[in-house]
Amino acid sequence: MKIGIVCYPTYGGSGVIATELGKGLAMRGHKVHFITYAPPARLEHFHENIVYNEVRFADYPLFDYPPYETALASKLVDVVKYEKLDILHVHYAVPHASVAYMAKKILISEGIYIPTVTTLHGTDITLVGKNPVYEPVVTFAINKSDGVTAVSESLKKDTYENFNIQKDIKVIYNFIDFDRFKKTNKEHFKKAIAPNGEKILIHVSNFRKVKRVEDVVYIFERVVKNIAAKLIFVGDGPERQNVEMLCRQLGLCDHIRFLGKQDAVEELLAIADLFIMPSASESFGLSALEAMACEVPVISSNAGGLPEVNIHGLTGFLSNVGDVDDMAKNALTIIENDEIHQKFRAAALANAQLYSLENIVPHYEEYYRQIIEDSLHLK
Ligand code: GMT
Repeated sequence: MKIGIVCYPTYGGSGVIATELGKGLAMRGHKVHFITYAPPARLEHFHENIVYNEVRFADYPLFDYPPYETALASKLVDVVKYEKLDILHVHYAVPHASVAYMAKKILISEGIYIPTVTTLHGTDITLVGKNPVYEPVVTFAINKSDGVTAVSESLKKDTYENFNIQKDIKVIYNFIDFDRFKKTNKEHFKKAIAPNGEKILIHVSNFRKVKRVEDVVYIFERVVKNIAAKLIFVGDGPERQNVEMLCRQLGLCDHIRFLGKQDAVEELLAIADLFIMPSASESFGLSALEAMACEVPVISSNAGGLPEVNIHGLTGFLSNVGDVDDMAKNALTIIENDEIHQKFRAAALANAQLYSLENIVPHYEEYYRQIIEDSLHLK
């Protein structure tokens, strides 16, 4: 198949999944065109089946906001038409689903029917999309997609609850590339972070409000009172400054390292003992899955799709959003006892293996085939 993929090219989960999907499809012999405004962060190497098409903007002094949607729709029309794509897969509904619809209508006027698939990733539904500022367009565009997928049962349910959707939504979970995410020996990193054998807690996110990063500090404050421990923060974003200030106020700076954005997250997960994800909302929790693939148990909230990924009492523990006492207690249950810790590590890996790239990518392939077949009569 010739597949067009539209996504945010950043470190965010939707962009990561879209890029890893494109890479996985290319490995399976499909021709993949990424259509984005910058090279996707995880698209590191040349592959003969992957083409990157940059969306370029023509600026003009009149524009306070350059018309991204118009530039993207025009680029989609161009790539679909001249590269003869079979299907267009857009990730994150806002604004990609409505842009895809616009491109589709233009192409129909030229006698071409391009089936479109929209993947809902989370905040496009739970935060941004349901805001009345965007909702009518998002509802319309989802209903006009030929296929719609969501990354968890929870997100599917949220979508039906928040929008008037007539289409069937297929759940296709996030996935992980085990060639990259696996526990490796990084003893020298461990020595640098925890020279006295302290336990290492880790949090990886984009430091947005929804991640409740301050809760990570409060959990750590409680943990470090009971056991020698260090905390690593990976990532950056709007809340980082507040979180750094909180660490200073609580006198925890000697135990906490802010590493900022890192490409090789797996090398840091390799030295971690526990992953902390206290999010207020999380459609799936890709970074928790990445941790589990590296044999790191997860202490998380029970928001959204997290209970589908982090199995309570097996791969980690779930608590109500904001219940930092319970999260700290659960953290200690795992890391204070080596035998229990090893059991959780093994179960985390076993559960993550269900979400391997090899298991999940074929679901997308099969779905594309079905959508293309269903739209044949529209051509
Ligand atoms: O978590 C973020 O803020 C990034 C966001 C995105 O859209 O880039 O991630 C969402 O998509 C991921 C991939 O499907 C999911 O694993 C994350 O759970 C989801 N984030 C939220 O729902 C908050």
